Amino acid sequence: MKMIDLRSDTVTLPTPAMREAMYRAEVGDDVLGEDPTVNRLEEMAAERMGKEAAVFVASGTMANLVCLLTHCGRGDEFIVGHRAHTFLYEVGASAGLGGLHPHTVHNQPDGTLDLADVEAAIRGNNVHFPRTRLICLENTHNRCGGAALSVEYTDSLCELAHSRHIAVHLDGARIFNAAIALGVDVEELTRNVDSVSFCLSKGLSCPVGSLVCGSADFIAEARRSRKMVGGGMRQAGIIAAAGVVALEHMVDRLAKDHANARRLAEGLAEVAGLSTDLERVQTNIVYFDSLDGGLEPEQFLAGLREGGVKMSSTGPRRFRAVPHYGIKAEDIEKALAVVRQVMKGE
Ligand code: TLP
Repeated sequence: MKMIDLRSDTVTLPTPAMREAMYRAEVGDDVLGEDPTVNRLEEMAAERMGKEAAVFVASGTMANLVCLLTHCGRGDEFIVGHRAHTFLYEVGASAGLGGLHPHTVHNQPDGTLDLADVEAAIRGNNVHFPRTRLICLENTHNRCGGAALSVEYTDSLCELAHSRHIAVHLDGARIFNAAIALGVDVEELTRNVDSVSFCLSKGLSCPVGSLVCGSADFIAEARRSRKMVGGGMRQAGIIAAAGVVALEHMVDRLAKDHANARRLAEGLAEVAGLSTDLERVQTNIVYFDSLDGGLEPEQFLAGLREGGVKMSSTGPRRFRAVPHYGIKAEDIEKALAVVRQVMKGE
């Protein structure tokens, strides 16, 4: 039985064109700057994000850490949403490896940080306080339903930060999903941030890799941070080759994942015992809840698995499903049929 795996867009497999490009990739020692395929990918990424330069790293987690380490020094503070991936799911790396102090501000349901909350969180000049060096945004916002943060919001947050001499880092793991959902050029979402990271290994379907983009000076420092965390890879063109294919061919198709997510959410909203907030489904991520008194969450997930469907759980009665390149429209209908059966106790 073919599994319909909706746990994450990280489960995507490389496309045949990627495998071919990886096989044929021209490579060299990237730590010495001599891998032509990595260099090409970095140039393409910088151009797409409207930045001077980019550096290829192993993962989204490493990308965020490299940016934090480059913007901040030990004991510095960064402002971050309480639902941010950097805060929730990166093993506390900012503190554990960087000696940095996260200052959380409540994420609004749409993934933004209220500007008044941010302003209140910025430290004054006082011998008791850490220095606020950085504000982190996430777009799309994973734990806030895959919400896309608008150009206007991003620009106003950057304006506030810069007026206080504070930098902005954007965790743009799924930034292309945001651009597509908003109908804007990705550059509009990144033009004012000081650094942006994005992932190749999610909806873009690559096996490995993320990029960090910023000014030439920032990226030169980020290369040192990457080396420090052991992220200097050698003939990395083998994996970067898939990234080149992704940027050329896999971006526009993300719209299909959004359509599949919408269809899935609409179907789930009709299932008795489940609750889905359709307004919150803007991109490829669907969250839904099972109501009290129904199936226990483990039973629900086990039932789905038996029917050939995998989803993940992100809270006591909260589930997540993420359509991606490996999921077709008919898989969504099949998944919905399995959900209905399981909820009926069949
Ligand atoms: N997110 C994963 C899990 O870690 C939760 C997922 O399945 O969604 N930023 C954001 C916004 C992310 O969603 C993720 C991964 C990362 C960074 C980290 O990327 P990786 O997994 O490449 O380190």
